[in-house]
Amino acid sequence: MGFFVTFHLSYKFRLLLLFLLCLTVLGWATSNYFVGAIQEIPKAKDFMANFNKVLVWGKGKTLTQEASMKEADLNNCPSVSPYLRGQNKLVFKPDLTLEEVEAKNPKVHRGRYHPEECKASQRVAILIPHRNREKHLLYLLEHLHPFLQRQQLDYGIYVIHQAGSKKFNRAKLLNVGYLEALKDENWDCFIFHDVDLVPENDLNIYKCEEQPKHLVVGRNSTGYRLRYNGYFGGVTALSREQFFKVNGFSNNYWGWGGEDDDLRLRVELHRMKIIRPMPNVGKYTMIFHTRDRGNEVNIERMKLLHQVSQVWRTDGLTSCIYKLLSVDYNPLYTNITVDFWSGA
Ligand code: UD2
Ligand code: MN
Repeated sequence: MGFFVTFHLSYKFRLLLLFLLCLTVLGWATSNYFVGAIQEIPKAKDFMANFNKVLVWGKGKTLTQEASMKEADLNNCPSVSPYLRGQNKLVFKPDLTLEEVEAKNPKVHRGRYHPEECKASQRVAILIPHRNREKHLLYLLEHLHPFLQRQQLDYGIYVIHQAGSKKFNRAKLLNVGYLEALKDENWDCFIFHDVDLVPENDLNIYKCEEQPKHLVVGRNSTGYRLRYNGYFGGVTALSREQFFKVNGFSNNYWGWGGEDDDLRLRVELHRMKIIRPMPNVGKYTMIFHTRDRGNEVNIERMKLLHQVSQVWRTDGLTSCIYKLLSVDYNPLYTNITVDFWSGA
């Protein structure tokens, strides 16, 4: 029995061993296959992932490269532009044409320009009130575009044209300019600019400061001296917030005079202080002109000036009603034509 049992056991045992061996072989073979396969899958996965990565990365790299190139381009502009020249002798060619000025400014589109080499710190809108002064406008555009480009500014020029021949209103046109220009772009700074004043010195920077800035210290016709203390006419720079704070200009100055003093009073009422460049820098040439028809002296101006502190809240940007006749995007400027008299 012992032998038989032993034999029997060993027989069973051998069968079991054989069975286990078969299992092991089978297991080894399959496991090898699966392990290989499993190993292959991550490899394929990795490959695909890497491939995708390469694709995405390749794409990303281009974008990143572009972005980084742009970023390199968009380094902040230096605090002093390297293109400034200082005092410049102005020449006004009698036979100058708009086409000539356009040809000289190929990088200006729709009156706008920004430096390609760096990121300007402010977006500046130049607002020019206008009627019947085409030649002055041409000379101003001719000089102002290169002047602003030398200052590395991100800028746009707007001409606000009063339609019809009734009384001219410089201040209201400038309010319209502010409101309409803000529909194009969230300009940081506004330069309110007479059409006949051409800056002589590009160190006179067309940017806004902590305080409202009066840029015309002197002009050729007044021996380059400040006309009077508190004089705020011709060309001024106010930030979007500064101008908003004082509710802009009054809309009630029809004809010549007073509107610039009114703005100064608004500025002073808000405890802001007018700043100016040095006299040798704030120099302008005023192109000669006589008083225009429709812009006769406003005899109401003194009366209006006495009311500023009472009316500034209700007379200004918040009450500027006008009829917008057209907005034309010309190569060198945006022309906004408005009508003040149709009861719009
Ligand atoms: C002074 C001020 C000006 C304004 C004006 C009184 C200076 C350098 N300038 O200019 O800022 O306060 O007195 O209102 O002190 N305009 C036209 N068509 C017209 C009439 C006026 O386009 O028919 C525009 C044009 O942009 C002109 C501006 O309004 O430059 C001011 O008129 P102005 O040149 O006749 O007055 P002026 O030189 O005495
Ligand atoms: Mn003038």
